[in-house]
Amino acid sequence: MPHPSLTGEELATQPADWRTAASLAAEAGAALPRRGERVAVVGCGTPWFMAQSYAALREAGGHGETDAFAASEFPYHRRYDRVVAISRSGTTTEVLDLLGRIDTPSTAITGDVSQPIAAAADRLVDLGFADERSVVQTRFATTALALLRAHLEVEGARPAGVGTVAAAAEDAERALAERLPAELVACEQFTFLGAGWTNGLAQEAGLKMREAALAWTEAYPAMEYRHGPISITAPGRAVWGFGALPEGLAEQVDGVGGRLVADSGPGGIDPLADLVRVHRLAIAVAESRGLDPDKPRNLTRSVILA
Ligand code: F1P
Repeated sequence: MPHPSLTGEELATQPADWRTAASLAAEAGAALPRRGERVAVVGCGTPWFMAQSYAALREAGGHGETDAFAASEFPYHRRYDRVVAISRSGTTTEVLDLLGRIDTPSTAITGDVSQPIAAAADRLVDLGFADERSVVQTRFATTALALLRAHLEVEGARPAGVGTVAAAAEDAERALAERLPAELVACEQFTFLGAGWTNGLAQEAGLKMREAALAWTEAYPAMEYRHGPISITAPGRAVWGFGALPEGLAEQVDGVGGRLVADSGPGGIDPLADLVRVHRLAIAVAESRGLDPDKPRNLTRSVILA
């Protein structure tokens, strides 16, 4: 066995990190959205996709209207009761600029409370235990989402059909232990699909494969697959669904020769645990292509603009 990458080591702590996050959810609640608040969640890169997942979960759970934005695209003309910013480094320029521009009560969820985000936000949630040395984010991002999910549980706002964080952590243990099929690692292209809260997971899966493995990936809402993306699928290419697949879609992927992965529908593994499988796949694909997932091309831990 080759020595595991740092990214590989860090992603393996996710079940424990999610459990820790769940145990903090009630206490962190004072800084997190209250029921009925109109909330915007912002971030850049991976945190933006976690923001999308949380926004869909919170609305589906009836906790309140929630939008998600890339920090650079925040609509300053809109009124929100609270802005939640997610940033591992606490130094990302667009996030700091946004927090500096708004009067709205703000909360930062960060991996490093010693950074400028601590002064820029009104409230802080410290996820230092899930911070990473890897450039490519895995556990920080999913732990932020696990915390927000667990907070919805505490608030009695877990959406129908969405499991508990405790159950997701158990599924993640299994996701870490299972064998990755060699034929999947060998695929030349990956299309990730989601719906509702799993759309953000599909987007994140695509980003992870690009960042760690320079892979050709696409990501869409599942019902959009037939409206164009299906043209890309062919033998040696994969389609990976997060959550329930639309009726007939499995047959269509099969019909065009694609390799389908769809294990996180009803009764299957939790979609967040399914993302852990993509983390592992990203590393396996990187290594199979002679890339070092700890040295992702053109990326740095944080983007700090002059
Ligand atoms: C966000 C981020 C990372 C990405 C890259 C650049 O950082 O976009 O997701 O992997 O390293 O920064 P942060 O705001 O969460 O620190």
